[in-house]
Amino acid sequence: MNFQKRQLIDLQAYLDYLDKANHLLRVKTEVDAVYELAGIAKKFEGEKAILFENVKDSDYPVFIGLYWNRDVIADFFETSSEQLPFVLKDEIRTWHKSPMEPLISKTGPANEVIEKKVDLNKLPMPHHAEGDGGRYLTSTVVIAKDPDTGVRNLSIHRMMLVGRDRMTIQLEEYGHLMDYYKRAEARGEALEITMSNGVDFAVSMAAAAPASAAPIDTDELGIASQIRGAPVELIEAQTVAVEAIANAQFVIEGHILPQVREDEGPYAEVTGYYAERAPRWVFVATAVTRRANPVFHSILSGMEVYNAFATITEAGIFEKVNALVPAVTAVKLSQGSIPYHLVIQIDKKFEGIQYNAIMAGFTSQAFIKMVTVVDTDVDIFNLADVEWAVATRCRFDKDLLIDKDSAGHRLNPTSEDDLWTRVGIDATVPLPIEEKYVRAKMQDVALDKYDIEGL
Ligand SMILES: Cc1cc2nc3c(=O)[nH]c(=O)nc-3n(C[C@H](O)[C@H](O)[C@H](O)COP(=O)(O)O)c2cc1C
Ligand SMILES: [Mn+2]
Repeated sequence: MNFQKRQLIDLQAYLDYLDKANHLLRVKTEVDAVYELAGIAKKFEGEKAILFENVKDSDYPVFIGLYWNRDVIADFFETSSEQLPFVLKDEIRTWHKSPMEPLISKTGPANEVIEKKVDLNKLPMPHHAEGDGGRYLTSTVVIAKDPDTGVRNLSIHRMMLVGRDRMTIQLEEYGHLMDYYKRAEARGEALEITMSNGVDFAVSMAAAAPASAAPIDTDELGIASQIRGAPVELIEAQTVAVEAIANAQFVIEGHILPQVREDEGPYAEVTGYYAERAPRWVFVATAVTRRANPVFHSILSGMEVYNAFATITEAGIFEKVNALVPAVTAVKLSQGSIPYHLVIQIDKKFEGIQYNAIMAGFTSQAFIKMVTVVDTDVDIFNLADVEWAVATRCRFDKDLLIDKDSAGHRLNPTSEDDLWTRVGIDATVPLPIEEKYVRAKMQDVALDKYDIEGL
């Protein structure tokens, strides 16, 4: 295993690497972090990452696009887009067997400068979508400690800036941070956290790891150490008893208040719709530390969140569905439907097995609303190919499976009282295969043998 790229643990070194690999755009013109920055970023979503070098009223550049190109992430992990989820799953498996402890010191790059007076307005948090309720911190890795056991948890949360030292934070009901918070709140205590902005892939991936991959009694930081191939370095915080990532660009320290809720949102979510404004949890910052020359990291919700999520969950979905239906050869969460549509490829030897695959797919993750099953001659990484199979192989009066009123995903606008309707699409060829269903095929040639000008 070559760990060279994985050891690019400073954002500055990673940006150099992206530059050399021709994966980075630099915006030199001054841009406003309110609307304009995200407006430009949206035009390049999924392509090269972007460094906004000159942000209005800010001393710091803003980087966006860390995860929005799956091929770039795969290249970083020295694998293919198809294999990436399995590489990460293998690392998580190894971590379970032999977890590495982090190294903790008092000082590190992320506290080179200690801001005497907390003023979160100085951070160039973008105001993304036109209907958002304010400026948002979106990429920042929260570290907290279990109030009973002290085990560390990593997670990422959207946070809206509401005051010089105050942000509202969204906590999903079944997340570990919520679990920690509820137990602290029950004792009337605040939950101390640190937030590290501008961290490497290893730490980001560990933070995105779902509870199913990293149970509550395990220190998720170990996943980051495993991916890096070396123990993650932490720094002690100035004002709370929770550590932060030593190589981060900025660290915000503080606590989530017990018994206090204030309005958060609306926020343009990964679904492409606004999450509603509602009373949510409140974070108060007690210190900000940073590098001497930091780069602020932001995430544009959409393809970035999808990629963070899909790369860490697809391998688990495959293992579950394949365990129930061994005919399943591959799975893919489709990018177009962020993240509701699961495409399953099967080696169909007899009729009916495609419906078993659909039902296994429905329950493989809480957010699956649509499952399309295709044969092995369809490229599930190519949505156009999947659509071709649906359009030419699905007989819609016979081949759809409708599942009404199952528990849905709240952010999906079709959910009513948290219930939705799921659909399974059988886009496999009916057996026995009739001549008319045989796919036209050209010779499979290896292009490197040819001298072709203009490639
Ligand atoms: C960019 C991004 C934004 C996210 N925003 C939130 C959020 O606002 N609230 C939340 O509870 N989870 C959010 N998540 C998901 C959690 O970070 C993720 O489910 C994590 O695995 C939770 O870990 P935990 O259960 O160990 O706390 C986000 C994930 C990403 C990648
Ligand atoms: Mn966790």
